Amino acid sequence: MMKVQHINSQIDASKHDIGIVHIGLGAFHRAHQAVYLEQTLALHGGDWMIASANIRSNYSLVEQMNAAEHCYHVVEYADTSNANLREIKAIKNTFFCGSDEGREALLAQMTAPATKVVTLTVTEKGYYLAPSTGELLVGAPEIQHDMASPSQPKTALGLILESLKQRRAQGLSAFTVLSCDNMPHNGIRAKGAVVALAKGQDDEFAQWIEKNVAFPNSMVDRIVPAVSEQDLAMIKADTGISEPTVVKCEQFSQWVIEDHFPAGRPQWESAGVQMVDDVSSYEMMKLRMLNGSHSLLAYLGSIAGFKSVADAVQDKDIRAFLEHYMMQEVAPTLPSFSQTEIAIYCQQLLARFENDSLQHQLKQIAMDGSQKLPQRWLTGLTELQAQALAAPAIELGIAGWIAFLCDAEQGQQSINDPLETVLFETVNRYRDDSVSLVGTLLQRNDIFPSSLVKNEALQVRLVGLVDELLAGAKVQSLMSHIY
Ligand code: CS2
Repeated sequence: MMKVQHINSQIDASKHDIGIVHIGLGAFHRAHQAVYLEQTLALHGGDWMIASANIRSNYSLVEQMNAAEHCYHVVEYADTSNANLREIKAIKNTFFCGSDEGREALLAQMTAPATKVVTLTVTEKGYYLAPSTGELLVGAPEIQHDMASPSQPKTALGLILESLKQRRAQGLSAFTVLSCDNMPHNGIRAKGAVVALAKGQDDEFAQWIEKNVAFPNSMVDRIVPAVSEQDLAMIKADTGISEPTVVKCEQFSQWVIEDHFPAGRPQWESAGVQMVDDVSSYEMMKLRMLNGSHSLLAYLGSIAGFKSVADAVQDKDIRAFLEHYMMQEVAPTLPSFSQTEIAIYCQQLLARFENDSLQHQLKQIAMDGSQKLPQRWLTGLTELQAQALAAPAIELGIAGWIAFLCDAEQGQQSINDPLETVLFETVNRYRDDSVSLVGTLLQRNDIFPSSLVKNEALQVRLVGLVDELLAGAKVQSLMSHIY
């Protein structure tokens, strides 16, 4: 029997104006930024309600939020017997940008004098940057569109540019752009993307942005799986809540933000947000330890036959392998943390992964691999290589990703990756020639750092691992040679 603690909203939405525009109204936003804002407003008040938008997909969610007058619930599962049920009212309005009116309404909100912060959860690919180098993908059709028709933008970058242009013309100060996506130096990357797009339009405007718009980096952390039909039924049984906008997540939550908001910001610290000068060490630790482990589980756990994170970490080989990865292959790349701090974090992560109520599907994490692997494994791998340290767990992970691509291509399963077409072409062409398969994939310099391509011994090892995985070797036995 689930013990549920009800936490009712303490805010009166009519008393607070909108101060934040958010792009990316997904489950993560509703269970993370909106929850922090809810608590901040309850404790501190202020005009910091959120207007939240979806750009292209999930119009129905916007309709459902409207129908519910933007009140929804977050179920925070501690385990299979305890949960918090939070009522959230911090989102005051929602937009869908897929139509002209929707886009204009969102732009009007972004140019409103009261809007001080624009937050983003558009996922890695929403920045249109080459994952390994951070360069703007000027050839991407959406970017081409936003360059040709800047006043009818289709991307988050274009929306930011157009609204900044209008604000500047009206003599309004710029808002601060706060990226909440799982990328290294996400603020610097967001700035690089926006400035690069601006340069395609007007160099002087690009320079104005560089000088006048703040893009603080931030680290976000909360496990928030996508909500399936089964989840809705489970949530209803556990809490009595039956609404299409509900989200479920773990109880853990962390947000670390660089404190650089020239236009002002909510008193987030009252809700437990860590406001710091520099997030680099936090983000590197989280991306490599948590997200890096997640991606190992996604590919290797799936090959081992598991469906969810919680099920995969019950396997003793997989668990020992993850501990090896974190303590031997991530720890040496995190010099600002002691071995003890890393060991504690590692055990906390394993406990979080064990949360059975989340039903976090490995398939969901496996999507968009080309966008995720550079920051999760590959930069760390180049650092280990420079220190002449071995990285057998990351290498098995890369081989697992390649085997996963082969399986997906053969089974015609989408990998929801912007590079899906080219990756599938490569896999299809070299299915029976693993040397060319590995060599061609490693040469993709938008994914793999150049030092890895030059490492012939690494390529030979990867070919061996891919061959074993494709021949049906048991993943756990390959892991047991490592830990
Ligand atoms: C996951 C993340 O889907 C994924 O790629 O690794 O969404 C992860 O759950 C969050 O970053 C946790 O903070």
